[in-house]
Amino acid sequence: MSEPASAAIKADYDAVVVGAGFAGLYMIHKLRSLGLSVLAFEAGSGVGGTWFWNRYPGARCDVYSLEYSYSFDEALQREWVWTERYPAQAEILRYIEHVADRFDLRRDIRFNTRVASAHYNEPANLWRVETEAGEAVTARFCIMASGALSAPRKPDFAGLDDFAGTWYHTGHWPHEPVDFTGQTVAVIGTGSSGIQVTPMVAQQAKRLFVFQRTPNFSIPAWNHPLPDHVQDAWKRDAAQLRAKAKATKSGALYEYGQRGAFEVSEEERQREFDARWARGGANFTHAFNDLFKDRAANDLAADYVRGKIREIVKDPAIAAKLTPTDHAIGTKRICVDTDYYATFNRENVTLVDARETPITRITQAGIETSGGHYAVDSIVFATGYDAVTGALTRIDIRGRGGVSLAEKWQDGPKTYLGLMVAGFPNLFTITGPGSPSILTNVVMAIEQHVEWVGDCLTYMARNAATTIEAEPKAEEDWVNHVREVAEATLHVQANSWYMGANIPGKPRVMLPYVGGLGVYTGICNDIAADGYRGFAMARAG
Ligand code: NA7
Repeated sequence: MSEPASAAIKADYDAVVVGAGFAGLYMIHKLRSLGLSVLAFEAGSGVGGTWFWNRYPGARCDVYSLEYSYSFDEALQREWVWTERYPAQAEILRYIEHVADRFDLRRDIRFNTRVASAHYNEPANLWRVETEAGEAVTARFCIMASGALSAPRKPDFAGLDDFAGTWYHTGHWPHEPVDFTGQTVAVIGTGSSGIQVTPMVAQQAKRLFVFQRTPNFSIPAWNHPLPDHVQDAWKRDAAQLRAKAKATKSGALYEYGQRGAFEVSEEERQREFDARWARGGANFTHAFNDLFKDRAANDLAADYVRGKIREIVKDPAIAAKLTPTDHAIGTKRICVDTDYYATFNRENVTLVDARETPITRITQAGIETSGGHYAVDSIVFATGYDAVTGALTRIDIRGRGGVSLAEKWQDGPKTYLGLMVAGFPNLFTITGPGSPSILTNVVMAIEQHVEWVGDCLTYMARNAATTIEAEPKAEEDWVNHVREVAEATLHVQANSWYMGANIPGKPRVMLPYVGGLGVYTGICNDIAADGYRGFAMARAG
């Protein structure tokens, strides 16, 4: 690859966008509205990102459909009709496809194209983005919309290649429906994906083995069709409701308890937990305002759910195995399920304790553990993702002086606001590490980032700036702030993917910003209003 050295070189595009999920699509739309030329690369054959790939049975969002959708276009919001309280993958994908059509976004997206590298050409002040197929384009700005849960953790079990049956990863599910009828199936992993897929497979398979290494807390979804009156009321007040949601911690209209768990009587606390369990979903963990800070308060909520598991699961020994004891509730992503715990009452379902008897290898016929062999026809790996940073570090991103992003982040990601990285001018990371991203209703976090970047590019154009870059000191301060805020919570104690703990060798760092979307948006806006404090801008020549 020969790098042009002239500062006068003209870029092929104003911006390259990597990814065409919720973030990439809105970014394309935003860039176009600013009159900028854009090309997006998308590894999938269609739009949708996470919702394109995660086609496993039971895949469903754990945020209400009315909230887990774009707010930037009123007409779009008014015209789209959701059918259920929590949207299933197929419906979300239909929605995203509708958005792509409605705003005619596909013509600027190159599908089936995975980006291999993005290198900053310093003298020319542009990014050279190369695909795995060897095609290269140049752009003034490179915007990573590559997703926070898009780099599946490839199953690294010995012997997998010998397996004579079929295996699947929930994050890379086939387009054709998979039929497990009459089969003996193994599900490995009991995070959100495992908890969603397990009841569905159990209904179909002859026999199901669920391999659980660590139990997780799950709250029932009580999913149901969305009544017209609820949808109409939402649409009527959408502007106000969206503004309210964006100002909250999670970017969603949960009922955020204003009192500590010990500020109320035991009876009142019980009523609160009962009511939240009856309403279902992640709202449960917002019952009191100290659940993420005070372990004793958290234990009360955790004990409540442990009690529910004992109530639901008939065999006390299995209930005990399904009961989480290693982390505070909510410090690992809370799961939202339909019939997960009850599935273990079924005759055809067996829970295998992969902590007591770890999986040692995959054989031709099934799964070998230290406690015995399980013959299976199919394996479903629900083993998760190299979250938040994985999609970025899997691309060879190089900034000034050829420094690689993966190397710079060896001891943990360093960003300013989760939006930019010192040494990587004109590179933006939508919902990057150090921003609220996956701790929120991520569509709201995406909109906030895309709009901030749009405003930033407008400001640069007005001021004839050609380069923007995070200042090292601002980045260092932000990284420290992100850490300090996290350390004041129970999150840092858990072995969660939020903490990078699911990937061997990944530095132990709280990846998202725990300060809350509302607070974070205020910080971003103040920084912009203050002439993009902490960012260095330069003009051409
Ligand atoms: P998660 O939440 O990272 O869950 C992965 C699961 O896979 C978890 O239960 C792991 O157990 C398990 N796992 C991983 N490796 C092994 C081995 N070797 N043996 C047994 N079990 C293993 O990923 P999900 O896809 O469920 O969810 C990711 C997010 O997507 C979710 O939180 C939502 O935000 C959407 P472990 O806990 O490591 O013991």
